[in-house]
Amino acid sequence: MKEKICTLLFLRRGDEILLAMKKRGFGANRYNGVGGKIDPGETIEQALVRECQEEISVTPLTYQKVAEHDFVQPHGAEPWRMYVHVYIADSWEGEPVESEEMAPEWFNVLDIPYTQMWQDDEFWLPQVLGGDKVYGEFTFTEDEAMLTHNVQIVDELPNRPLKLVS
Ligand code: 6OG
Repeated sequence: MKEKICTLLFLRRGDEILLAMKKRGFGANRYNGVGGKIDPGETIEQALVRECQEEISVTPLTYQKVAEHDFVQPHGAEPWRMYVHVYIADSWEGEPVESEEMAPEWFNVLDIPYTQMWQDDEFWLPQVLGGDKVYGEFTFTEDEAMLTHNVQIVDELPNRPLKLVS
């Protein structure tokens, strides 16, 4: 199974959050936070900062971890697993700029375009925006529809080490 450990970051400015339309690759044509694969030798937070710089030309300055998710697509010829460390940033340097990969856009937290996002998002993003920490496990079909979801509000995130173990 193809496995990846990734970051996902949302910038927050008052009652707005920054989403970005993914223009290519995994998750294309969906709004999401910014982020991507943690490279070998990198910490989670180094990857979080680097991906944000690469995708929208912004350097996060202060941020907190809000969720961890285990996403699994176990079916067919190309199964995958994606373990995602999710953060919210409240201060940063620079203004979001579109790149080849992402087109950033601010949304009011009451007006998040869930129908144009991964289906899991509406099961955990509202909780996170309300101040909770969340651990989630989700499964998907081969055509990227969500099959099952299990979301827990937690006091402490698992902080799973940077190696996938099932
Ligand atoms: P690259 O392939 O661009 O990293 N990601 C997901 N985000 C949500 N909300 N739901 C999912 O359900 C996701 N799977 C992956 C993690 C992919 C980016 O997309 C996030 C990364 O930020 C399946 O390197």
